[in-house]
Amino acid sequence: MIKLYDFLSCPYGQKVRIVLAEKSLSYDLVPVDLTQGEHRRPEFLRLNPFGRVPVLVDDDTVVYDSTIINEYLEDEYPEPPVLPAVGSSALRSRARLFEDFADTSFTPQVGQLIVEVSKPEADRDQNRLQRLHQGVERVLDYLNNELKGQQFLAGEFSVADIGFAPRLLILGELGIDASANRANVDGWIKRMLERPSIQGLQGISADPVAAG
Ligand SMILES: N[C@@H](CCC(=O)N[C@@H](CS)C(=O)NCC(=O)O)C(=O)O
Repeated sequence: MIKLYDFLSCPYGQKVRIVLAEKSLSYDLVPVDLTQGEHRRPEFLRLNPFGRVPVLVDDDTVVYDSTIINEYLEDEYPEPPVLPAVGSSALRSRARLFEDFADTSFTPQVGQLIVEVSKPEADRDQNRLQRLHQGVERVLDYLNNELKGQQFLAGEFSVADIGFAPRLLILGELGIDASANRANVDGWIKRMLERPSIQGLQGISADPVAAG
């Protein structure tokens, strides 16, 4: 029995839910309300001492951090894969590098943009907004280049694409058209949106609570 402790608008939890859906794994979603500080309660800290969602519990195994959870799911439930095959080491590294870049750079950067855009207009720091916009646009240009001649970032649909999906799909809400003048990104987004795992994903939104 799999349980996922999560907050629906958390982009990291969304990464895990995409993988659970790709692998057709059923699970119980245990909501952890970040607005009520439920992630700081002792019973949750016993699962994840860092007090962050998502946390996956699979029978007696407790795993946290979306990347580590997805590796666990790939090891434990290998079909269909969300990483290039064992043996394709270069491609596996490429997938992991993109996932790491999404987690540590792209997602937090879009998160900062969400926080700034959520402020009343008079309180927004326009210089910071412009810097963040430009940063996101630069990443999109880079991805457009990396997607040249490719359906997905690292071979088949993988954790590389899954890492970007949650924040990529809400850029429109922030006034960024990811596809404009980026034909490869445009095709990539369309291919991702065809997948039931993405179509059924709950919580895709520019929620400042889950942006930190
Ligand atoms: N590296 C972690 C990041 C998880 C994370 O930052 N979760 C946020 C919600 S989106 C959280 O729980 N924040 C609460 C806090 O840090 O106090 C992962 O990939 O799972």
